[in-house]
Amino acid sequence: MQKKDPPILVTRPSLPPVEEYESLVREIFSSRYLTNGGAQHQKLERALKEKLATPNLRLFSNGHLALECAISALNLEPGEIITTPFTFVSTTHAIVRCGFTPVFCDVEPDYFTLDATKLEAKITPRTRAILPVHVYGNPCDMDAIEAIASRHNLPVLYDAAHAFGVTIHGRAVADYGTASMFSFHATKCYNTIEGGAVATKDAAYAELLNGYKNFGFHADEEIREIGGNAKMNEFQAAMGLLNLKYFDNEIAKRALVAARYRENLSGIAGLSFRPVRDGASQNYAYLPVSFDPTVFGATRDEVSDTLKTYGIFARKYFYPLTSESACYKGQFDPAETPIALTASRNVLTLPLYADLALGDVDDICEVVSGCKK
Ligand code: T4K
Repeated sequence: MQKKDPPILVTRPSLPPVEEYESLVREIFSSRYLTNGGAQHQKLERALKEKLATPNLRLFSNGHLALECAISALNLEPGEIITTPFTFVSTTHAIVRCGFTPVFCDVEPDYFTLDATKLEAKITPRTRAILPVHVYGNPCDMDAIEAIASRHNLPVLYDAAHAFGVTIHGRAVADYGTASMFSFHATKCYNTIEGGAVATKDAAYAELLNGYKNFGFHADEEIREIGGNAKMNEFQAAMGLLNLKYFDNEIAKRALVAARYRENLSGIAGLSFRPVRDGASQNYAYLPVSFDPTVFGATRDEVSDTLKTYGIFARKYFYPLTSESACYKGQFDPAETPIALTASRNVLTLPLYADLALGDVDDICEVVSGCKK
């Protein structure tokens, strides 16, 4: 097989027809309203409330700041927030940057989401909240997590960065917990270039989010919180409106790519796909594959390096564990979350995006299966 030129990257953002974006940009130009809750922003907020089946939704400039604002708006006393280390480092950074101590709970061996059976043992008198992650778009065991949270009177804030549009037994993930944060970054299955949202059933909490994302303003002369600036602008909102229009098509195309991977790679000893939680819909946000080196005969890193020689750039999402990041050196013991630690060594997320040609998927699979010894 020839080296891919241009290379195949782990993802490629989907874009609407440029003329449609141009037309919305013209509207923005003629309105001269560029940010701070303009017409596109209002339209997108309404449309996403419907899409995510939530009564209250606030838009943000990016998912990370959305998460920081969501934590701040919980108005917690200083203390600990229980989370998982098998995630993008944003999740842990948001907790720390808001002044809390992350406490890491291990993940389930199948789904890599926070293991509810290990959660209660992590709760102390200093626990203030639980922040689970719907990693790769696979929902957490929300019923079990929320049963424990309610016994201890703790809010649950979901990092739903990967879970746009996901439902479980027909119920939207945004309908669970105190709130859920969604990321609309360019690399996500739904994008507003950069962007994010927080969805919540609690109208008073949503009102606080307004303050945290806009310097604390609630009216011209009324500054209630020590908020920052995390507002989505009109150009982002316009992109979001158009990408929403094409979202079902996006998911249908991603589903075909994911199915082709499964067709080609199923049944190879030592290589496994993530199961989908019972009743959960899929948005095909990522294509994580686990390699058991003792059975497959090659390590995840060897597979990744071999793919690179063919111009194929898979990614090790999520390596290192957030708890092992250099900036947290010496503060946490990754051995305390052994399942997460193994996952971070064995998982490779293969390229997945709507326009990835099935012929390219076949080539990627040929290289991957060729690594087996
Ligand atoms: N919580 C979780 C669980 C998250 O996964 C994330 C973000 C957040 C919170 C925070 O949400 P945001 O603040 O980002 O909204 C990427 C994304 O930047 C990040 O959004 C995402 N998670 C994370 C998992 O992946 P990198 O450092 O891997 O991105 P980068 O630039 O290496 O891009 C990945 C590939 O995509 C590259 O091969 C290039 C390609 N690409 C990228 C961009 C931006 C394109 O082809 N076009 C593009 O425009 O973090």
